[in-house]
Amino acid sequence: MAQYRRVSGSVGLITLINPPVNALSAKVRQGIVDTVQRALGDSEVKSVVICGQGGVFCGGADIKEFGGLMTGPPLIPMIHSIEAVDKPVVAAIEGVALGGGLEVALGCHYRIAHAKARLGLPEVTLGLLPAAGGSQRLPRLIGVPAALDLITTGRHVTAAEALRLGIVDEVTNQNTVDVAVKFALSVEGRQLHSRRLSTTPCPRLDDLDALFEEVMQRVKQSARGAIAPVACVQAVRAAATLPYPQGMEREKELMASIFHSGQARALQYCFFAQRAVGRWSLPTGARWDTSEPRPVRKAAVIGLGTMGRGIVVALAQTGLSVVAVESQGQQLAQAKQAVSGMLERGARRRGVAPQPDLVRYTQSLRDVAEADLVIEAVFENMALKREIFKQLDAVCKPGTLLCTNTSGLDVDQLASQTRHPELVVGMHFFAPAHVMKLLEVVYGPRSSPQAVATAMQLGKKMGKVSVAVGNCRGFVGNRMLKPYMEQANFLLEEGATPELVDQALEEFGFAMGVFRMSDLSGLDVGWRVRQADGLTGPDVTPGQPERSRQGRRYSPVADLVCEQGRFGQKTGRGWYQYEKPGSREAKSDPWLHSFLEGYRARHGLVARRISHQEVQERCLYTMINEGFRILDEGFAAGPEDIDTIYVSGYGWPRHRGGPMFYASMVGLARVLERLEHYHQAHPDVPYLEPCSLLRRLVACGSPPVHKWREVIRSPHSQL
Ligand code: 3H9
Repeated sequence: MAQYRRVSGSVGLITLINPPVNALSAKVRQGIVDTVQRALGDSEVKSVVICGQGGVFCGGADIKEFGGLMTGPPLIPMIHSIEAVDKPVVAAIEGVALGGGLEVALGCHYRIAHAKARLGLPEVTLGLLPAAGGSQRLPRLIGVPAALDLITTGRHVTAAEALRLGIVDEVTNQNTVDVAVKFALSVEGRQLHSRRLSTTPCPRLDDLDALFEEVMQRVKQSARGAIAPVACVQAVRAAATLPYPQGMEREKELMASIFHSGQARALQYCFFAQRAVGRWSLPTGARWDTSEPRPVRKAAVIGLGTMGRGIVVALAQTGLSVVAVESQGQQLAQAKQAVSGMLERGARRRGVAPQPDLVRYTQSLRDVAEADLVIEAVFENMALKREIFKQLDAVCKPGTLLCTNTSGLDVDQLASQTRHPELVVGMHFFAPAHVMKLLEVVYGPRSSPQAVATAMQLGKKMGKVSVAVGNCRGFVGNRMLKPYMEQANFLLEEGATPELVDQALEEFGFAMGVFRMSDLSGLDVGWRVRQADGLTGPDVTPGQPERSRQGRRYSPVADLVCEQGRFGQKTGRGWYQYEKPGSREAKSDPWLHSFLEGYRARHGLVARRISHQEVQERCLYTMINEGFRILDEGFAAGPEDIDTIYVSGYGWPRHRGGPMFYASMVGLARVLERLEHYHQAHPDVPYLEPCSLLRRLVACGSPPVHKWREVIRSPHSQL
């Protein structure tokens, strides 16, 4: 709803009320229409201020309404009616003015923002475009190039940048509504024609065609198949080339073409999924999200390799004091230099003063005694990690939370080294840890809800998307990656090349295909794990063929590549070749192709033509199948958790909503049928065997993803 009152004698003050972000629900839109009418009819009123309750102007259209029948007054005429008012209307922007919120502000004649406010048109991130006139008014206000940047990326700008761009007329540190009221008084009686953006022409630009061509090419390249960014460019082009009424028609047409698309549904699902992962209860009734997190004032990081350094930076950037421990003197000196550099660059980027003194470097584990939380980030080796946890248990003050940064080791084994297993959790960071958004917080069987709450809250402070997962091998993300990579290797044996597999996956929308990704992260990492598991080498199980381990198919292709010292980018050779070690441009490698041919010949395998569809189905559906197993076994709370992990940390294209959402879009019956088909062709590959939850969901009519929990009802949740 919206509230109306008269202030300072002649100013009609309209306040949008719909906590927490004053989204433009039907009631709010009706409220605006009614209060604008009141202001118009009130002869005492000479100017109007529109603000939002609770220190937030407006977070845009109500996304929850998009799925159903839209009722109430539509946005476009509502904004036109604001713009048409013959008394100056001023938007008082506190908190955020996003999407429809900024579009309302652009319909006002003046805009005043608080210094801490953020503004933007993020519709593209929801698979939409600013279709309440935003795509037509913003270019008229700030010019085509700046509007293209904001609308195609959806990025939020600070009040200072908004002022520079000309989006707002004034920025204040004071009470924004008071300043806006004063401003409104000062412009009463002014001519408003030049302030109505719909009647203002777009600033002229030479060679418009070349600009749009260049932007369209760039956008298509980075969109990886997403359609909304392309529609956004087309809408801005309409603003630049057509009169306003026709531009609005084009905006409407373009919006209609994407509004009900699968991509828009996927992106809106991702928006709510990311927020939902912060809320769930344990089967026992205990909830970590209502547990009071322990205060963390001082943290410590053990081990200053690549991961440890990134974690130190991420912690220090939240303002925490950090003890950084590395037993090797030379490594410690190098880490100190690297961390200081990263902190300095980060501070420069954020426009704040660097605080290198927050980090204290030491070689002694004893120096962590006063830390409230310790993150162990040493090499991925269970014996070494166990030893460190034993020492931490002896050194740390009572109540210290002990976390391990591991990508898949058993957190409970480490907890058993301490007297307080309830204070042990996993924190699986992704490299580089100060940049990557995802954090898996691993809930061991004995971790307390409070310990998980503390790690989750720390993740939030570090700006991470934190997802609580159960303690199984590989947790959620890496566990699902295993069948995906396994299929990719089998496809090589059957006739594919790394290029073909990567193209198929990149065509699907992944930032990087599986082989280019392996080259980037290093082939030796997985090789070491397989060696430790006793899978590598020719004669692991005497009498078994080389391409089999314990009765299931095994591809030694990646092991053989590693045996050549080809570890990927770092050695200049892997699945591809690189100009020099460390170089990023992957080039086809004739050696690899003839190696694959020789391998197939040795094993009597006849190469066949493999389609992109087969690559996508086998790689993605086995991954999805494993996701269903994880849900069934209770290691993830819901499909939203899995999808958030994949979208935030594994390069899954957001416009496809995450693997579980994607499965529901494809149709669960279809996924089941294809898995059955491939399992029949490859009976020695257990990952292809459809899991029981998938069968159960299909049997009960393939309910939509938000109803899966009713079918799962895991009797043995691990969370
Ligand atoms: C649009 O405007 C289309 C128009 O151009 C054209 C139409 C014709 N609607 O994120 P938080 C909920 S499209 C409904 O945790 P924060 C959110 O789900 C819209 N609900 O807080 C959450 O609910 P819950 C363009 C919304 O402080 C709660 O509010 N606008 C909306 O970290 C708190 O959210 C956008 O894309 C909404 N629009 O961040 C902005 N927004 O408590 C989307 C939020 O039940 N919103 N909720 O989990 C945001 O980016 C952030 O929410 C914001 C606050 C920055 C505003």
